[in-house]
Amino acid sequence: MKSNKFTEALARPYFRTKRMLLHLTDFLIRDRTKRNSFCSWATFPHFSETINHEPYAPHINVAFCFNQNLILQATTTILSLLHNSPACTYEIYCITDITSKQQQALQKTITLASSKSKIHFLKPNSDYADAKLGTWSDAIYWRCMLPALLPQIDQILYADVDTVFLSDLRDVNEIDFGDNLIAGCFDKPGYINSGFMVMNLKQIRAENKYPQMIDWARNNLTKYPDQDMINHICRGRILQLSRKYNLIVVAAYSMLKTMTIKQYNELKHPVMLHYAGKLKPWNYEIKSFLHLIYGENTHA
Ligand SMILES: [Mn+2]
Repeated sequence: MKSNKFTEALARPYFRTKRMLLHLTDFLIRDRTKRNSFCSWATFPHFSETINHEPYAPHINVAFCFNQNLILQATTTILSLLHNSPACTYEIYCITDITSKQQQALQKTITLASSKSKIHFLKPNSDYADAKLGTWSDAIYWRCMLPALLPQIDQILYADVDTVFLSDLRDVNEIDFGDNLIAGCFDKPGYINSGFMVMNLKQIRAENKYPQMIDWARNNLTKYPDQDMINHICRGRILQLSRKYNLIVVAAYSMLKTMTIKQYNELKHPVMLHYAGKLKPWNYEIKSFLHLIYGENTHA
């Protein structure tokens, strides 16, 4: 197993997608002072990489939740999904507080990238107004509003925006939930990582779990508030998915040391990479990012 090759392969997609974004725009991501000039770069006119879809491409519901500070990161995630899964089209639901001008710009970018995918914008509700937050942003609970914000939808994939997609999500539509309320990858046995969740919204509503979620969030403050709440409410009814759907980049290097060949072969082609934790790729150039997450032995 070539560990350098493996770890580089996990870091590069973010930077590749970022380059695509830079190509799409004349926005300079490194210039922090320009971070808010979203509207000017998103309408860059010379983008011609529109995807040609298969005639019967699977259509998949996805949701992203992000505030004003993460527009660029959300755009990177969404573009990676559209570009790396040309055989699918997406109904993209964004729970966000961005302005209508920013919405228009993001919509235009998405339409340019994939003419058959659609993006919808919804404002967060106030159901979690009294939820305990600690030092977290109130945006952590926006994903927990999906059962109420999307009453017409039975099943949806939620993903964080510190992620990059490398292939399509058609398998997600095929998930057989059985009696389960949610599906995702386990951080520890029975405990889901909330950065990638396929939610059985219909069943969550049918069993009236939504008020229980709000109630728990009001009365408990834990290390990972939304994630702990979801795990508490759904305990024992969480369907485990392969780690390839939510491969946590900072954890991958240590996982590599104990992985079997079978696991390695499965994770060699991840569906989604998750840059969870404090080290975010958008704050670094690729060389220093690799150095920080994998140490001295890694070269970019
Ligand atoms: Mn995350």
